[in-house]
Amino acid sequence: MAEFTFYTVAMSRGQISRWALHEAGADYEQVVFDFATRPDHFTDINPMNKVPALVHHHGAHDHVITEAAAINHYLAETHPDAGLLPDTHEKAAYFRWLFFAAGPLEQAVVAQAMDWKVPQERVGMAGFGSLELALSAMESWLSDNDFAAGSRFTMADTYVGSQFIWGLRFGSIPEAPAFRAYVDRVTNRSAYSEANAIDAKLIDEG
Ligand SMILES: N[C@@H](CCC(=O)N[C@@H](CS)C(=O)NCC(=O)O)C(=O)O
Repeated sequence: MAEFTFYTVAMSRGQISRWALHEAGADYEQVVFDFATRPDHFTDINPMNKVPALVHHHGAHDHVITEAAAINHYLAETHPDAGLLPDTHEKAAYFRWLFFAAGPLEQAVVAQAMDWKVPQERVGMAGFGSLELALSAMESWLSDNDFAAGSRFTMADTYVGSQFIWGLRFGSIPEAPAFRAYVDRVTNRSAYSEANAIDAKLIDEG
């Protein structure tokens, strides 16, 4: 049995974690389905009934992990030799932007896609403030730094990068030179191409 079982749907946020599996060089088997045919009892694994979900078969234990950002960081932790964890000096930026992308940035993008409006007088109550504010924070970082944690690719880039890959592709994040250059940098990697090719083939076979 492989060390990890990966539950995914080809056209989904599962792509974010497949990229991480390939960056880490993880030994995984996949359970691919579509939303109409989720495996029986999938909610035992993820009560949210959402993908991605990962099970780590660890000795006598099966550890379940959900949430793409958490899965990706978990894979970096369980594969330290892959060199995807931040060093002492990169750690602050690594966690800052990983959590920022999974929280405020994603919420801001989804709020815009759903056309949810935050009344101006209540912007302070919304953790993401506004999409403009969240993007301007990221733009300022990515104008001065090549990657989420600083000057080198780390696992945070699989998640932060995915937000920008998808955002620019679907127009939910506006074009900006810093965002486009960042997407070009993070996608120019063999693990990204490998993972992307698997999901592209699954989508084609659809
Ligand atoms: N916060 C979750 C979001 C996961 C999520 O919403 N996945 C979608 C696919 S992109 C899903 O499984 N939707 C099916 C459903 O909710 O029924 C994560 O980052 O992993």
